[in-house]
Amino acid sequence: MPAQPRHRTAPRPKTTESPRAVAQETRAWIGLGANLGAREAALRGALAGMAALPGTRVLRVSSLYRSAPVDAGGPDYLNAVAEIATTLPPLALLHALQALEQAAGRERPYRNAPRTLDLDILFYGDVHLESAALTLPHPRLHERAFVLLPLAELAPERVVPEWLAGVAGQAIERLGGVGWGEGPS
Ligand code: PH2
Ligand code: MG
Ligand code: MG
Repeated sequence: MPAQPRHRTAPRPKTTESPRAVAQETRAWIGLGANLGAREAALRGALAGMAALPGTRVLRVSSLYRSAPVDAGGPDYLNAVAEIATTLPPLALLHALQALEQAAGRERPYRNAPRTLDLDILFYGDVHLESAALTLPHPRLHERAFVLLPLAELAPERVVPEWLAGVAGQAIERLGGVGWGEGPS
């Protein structure tokens, strides 16, 4: 008997041409922060975790920054921003990011408490949303150097120059690349 062909019919080509099969990708920018524990490992783990989410790609990652806590206490933060493309809708993305925070040992004893991992949706495409669970764009992003400086590396068109002037007094230092993909070094 002749050997069975590996495929009885030609394998279906991987194509994006079928409209039913394609969920629309949206570009989103995620703020990453940590000021407890192994901070850099937590941010790297979060990038890997985001890349493993369904329908989600991590496209680019900013430099890593060390920043003094803003409206908060505890040790200095490490912060970065990631640009992703995702088919997850905003609330599903939020819940997936919260699950990554939980997996990193996040505790929430009080508002702005020091944390092992914080993942905030800064922009989700051009969506504006105000719900109990989520406000888009992030309502405080323009007040924070630890968001604006890394965001300006990836999406300068989304950073209003006056915002940068407003955060000029905040203590922050660029450390170099996170070591993700072809990001900054
Ligand atoms: N996050 C906060 C409050 N303050 N300060 C810095 N430097 N970095 C943060 O990520 C941060 C903060 C609440 O999420
Ligand atoms: Mg935050
Ligand atoms: Mg948060």
